[in-house]
Amino acid sequence: MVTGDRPFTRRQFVSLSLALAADLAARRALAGQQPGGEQFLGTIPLSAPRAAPLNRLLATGLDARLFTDLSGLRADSLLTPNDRFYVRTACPDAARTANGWKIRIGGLVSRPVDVAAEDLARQAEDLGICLLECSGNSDPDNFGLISAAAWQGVRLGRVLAGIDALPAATHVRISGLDHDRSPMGTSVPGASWVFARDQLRDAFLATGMNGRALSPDHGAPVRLVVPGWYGCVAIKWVNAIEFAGDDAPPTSQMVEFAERTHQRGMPALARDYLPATIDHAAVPVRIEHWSSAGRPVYRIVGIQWGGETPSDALEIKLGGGVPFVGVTNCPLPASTRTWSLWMHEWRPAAPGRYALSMRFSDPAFQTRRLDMDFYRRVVTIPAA
Ligand SMILES: Nc1nc2c(c(=O)[nH]1)N[C@H]1C(S)=C(S)[C@@H](COP(=O)(O)O)O[C@H]1N2
Ligand SMILES: [Mo]
Repeated sequence: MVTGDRPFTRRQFVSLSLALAADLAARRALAGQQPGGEQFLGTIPLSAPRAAPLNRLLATGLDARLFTDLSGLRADSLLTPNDRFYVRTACPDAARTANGWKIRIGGLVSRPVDVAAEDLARQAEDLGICLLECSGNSDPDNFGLISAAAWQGVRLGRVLAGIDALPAATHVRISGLDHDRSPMGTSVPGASWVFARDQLRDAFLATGMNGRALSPDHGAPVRLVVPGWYGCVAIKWVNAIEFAGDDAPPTSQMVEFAERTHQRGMPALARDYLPATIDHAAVPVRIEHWSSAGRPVYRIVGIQWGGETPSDALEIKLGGGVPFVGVTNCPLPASTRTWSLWMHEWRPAAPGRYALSMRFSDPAFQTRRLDMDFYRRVVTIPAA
């Protein structure tokens, strides 16, 4: 898909100017102007209209969900407003009513220490933009369990700097308050995850998002964020950090999410869990219908995220029995920690139902979800 001697710089430049031109054209079209004979005719829905409404909290407690509507993402609105940031599990009453919140730092340390959430909030700094995605973000009618925010908080390294961990403390278990999941009261209460210490290099304890204090449903007063990892490790209502040995068992949260974090089987020890990292992924979020010089053209707008190395080598397959083709406008992302937009110009040969699949042409990339067509979307192009 890359052509010419200077593929990257040239392609990026062309992509960015096209993307900006498309944005401008869209705004003019909405304002009734039609530059260069281009006219915006509307958007085509992706898949079936889902029964569950988007952008508002549904159900309560453990079953609470807010599915974020991704269809409106634009270059100038890539942060999810706090009240539309996806929710997976609402705030338990015990966290809502708590005062003087403390995090107990203990386990394999010479002396346990309590850290007050208030002190963390006072020390909080801007830690950049990072998305969270639920590892169960699998609803093909929306994929709305993913959102991006600019976070405020304290790096875990700073929080743990003064702690005297014992030599055997190779791992760290981070726990939060939780709903009681077992009616029998048999399982360990709380949600927690065990990390090797070097896996927490980029992790932070967040006290704010998008410049506002965390809301109760997003983990107030303090939650964990591990950039590049699935949301199931992003423990909310954090109340304990324990140093542990490499014989630490997996937590019930790790076992519950083993399949969704692509574990091979059920490892007996936490250290044998694969890191719950997000591979390179991409999905269309809306389809714009345009008329260009009297001919219909569809602009598939989508996001890509995940992985470590930014890539513009994104490809799309438009229906069955046809090969993947290079996405026409895929700027090189500045970061893989949050989503970025791409756009593909499409002139379908005939009306009908098309399944849209994505892949990266870089064979070195691990793309477990794309490989199983996890983020496939379906669109029906109406007869003209
Ligand atoms: N204490 C606690 N933390 C938790 C959970 C939970 O059930 N309890 N759910 C996790 C899951 S599965 C996800 S995807 C994220 C969702 O964070 P959000 O609701 O702020 O988007 O929180 C994580 N942290
Ligand atoms: Mo999740």
